[in-house]
Amino acid sequence: MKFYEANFDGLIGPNHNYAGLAAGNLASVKNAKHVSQPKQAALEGLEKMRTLLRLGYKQGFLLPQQRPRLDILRNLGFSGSDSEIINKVAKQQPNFLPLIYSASSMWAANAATVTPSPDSEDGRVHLTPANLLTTNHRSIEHTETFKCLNTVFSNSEHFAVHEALHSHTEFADEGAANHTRLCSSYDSKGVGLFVYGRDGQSHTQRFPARQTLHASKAIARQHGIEQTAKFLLQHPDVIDAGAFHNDVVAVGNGPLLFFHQEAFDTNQQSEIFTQLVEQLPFQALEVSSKDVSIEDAISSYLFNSQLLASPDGDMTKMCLIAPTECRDNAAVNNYLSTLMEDKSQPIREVHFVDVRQSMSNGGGPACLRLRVVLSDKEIAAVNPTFILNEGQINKLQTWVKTYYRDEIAPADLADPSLMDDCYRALDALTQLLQLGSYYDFQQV
Ligand code: SUG
Repeated sequence: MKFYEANFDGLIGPNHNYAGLAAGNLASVKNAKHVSQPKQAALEGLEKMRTLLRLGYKQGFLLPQQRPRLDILRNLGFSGSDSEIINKVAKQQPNFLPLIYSASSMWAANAATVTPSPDSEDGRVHLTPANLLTTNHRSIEHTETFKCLNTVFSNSEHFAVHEALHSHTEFADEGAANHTRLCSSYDSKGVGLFVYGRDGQSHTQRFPARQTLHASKAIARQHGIEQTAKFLLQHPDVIDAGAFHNDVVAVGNGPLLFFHQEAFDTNQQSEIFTQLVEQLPFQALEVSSKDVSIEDAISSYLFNSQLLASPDGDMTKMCLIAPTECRDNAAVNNYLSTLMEDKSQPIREVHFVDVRQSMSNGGGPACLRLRVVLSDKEIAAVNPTFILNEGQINKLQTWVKTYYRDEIAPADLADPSLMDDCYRALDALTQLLQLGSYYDFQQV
């Protein structure tokens, strides 16, 4: 049986905006209250998906979530028609609007943690939506993520979609952004490397550590991989420097872990790397602070590149899908040129993609995708609506061009016409994809 890595990208919603909601995420805070370009954002995301498709990779997508979430405002005591509620909240509690309007589900690396079937005890692919408890605006994602994953991976013979972990700060979980599956080949048994920022205590001074050790261990238990899984502490100083997820300072695939020198707790790192060398043909590709400072790594999102084996799974011919910010940063660009000449490591090519609208909220190419290693049989069991070809990308682009606004300014969230436009776009999407009344607002 042949196995592949498929990437499922979050389709960027019509509500994409900059609200500065994510403490510890430098780009989100820097661009707070700027005017966003949702049409441009969604088109950039779809072009990235096209790039992977043209390179020969399997590409899928996940649905945008329903925003605004009027049910949350109702739960908080606001009543009346949808428009009346928006008007009331705009007057009485305008700071609630960004929470119910965030398009943050676009960052599919935070949608769930995935364990492929060669690793799990029951031979199924396991997916657990991340509860995203640390930030208010993201803590509302997991119920819709659960629904979306159950729509895409509905075949329970092959897929097990769990509910998000119990909602308590001790189990705060941010999904695949803090998890890497290392393996010698996609069809062989791999090792889940979980990176966490907080155990019993928090080690950071400035910013919250979002992923807990308890959450990572719970996922490993649920997925039946606790015997082999490794748990590694992210260095608190890099969280305080702005690496709010491990995928801002490290990315792995197959036997390769590409990471920044300052990414991890050094004692734990050497212990775990020793174990990995015994279990896998593990290769650690460390980037020194001398070559790329942690500040440059975080502003360019070098480690938020997608690290891909060749389309047929050859781990000796890898490529990076890097954000254009890496090309524009002299130190990072130099590093990448040198890396391409170094044949002792498997990365052979770098492709630059423009995802600036997402980057301005702290989400690079790797944030936008959820990786799912699948066999031929499992791919055939995925809901085919969510596996893309170029024709479907074209159709989605036409839909975006028809329904998305060019711009959203912070004040626009107070105008009920934005709600109408967002719902109209999502309604048209469900028609395009023949999903029926998928969203809650379509039920009334
Ligand atoms: O959780 N930004 C997201 C970015 C997530 C990036 N994902 C990964 N690294 N995998 C976050 O911080 C900003 C929203 C705003 O400010 O409008 C935001 O939620």
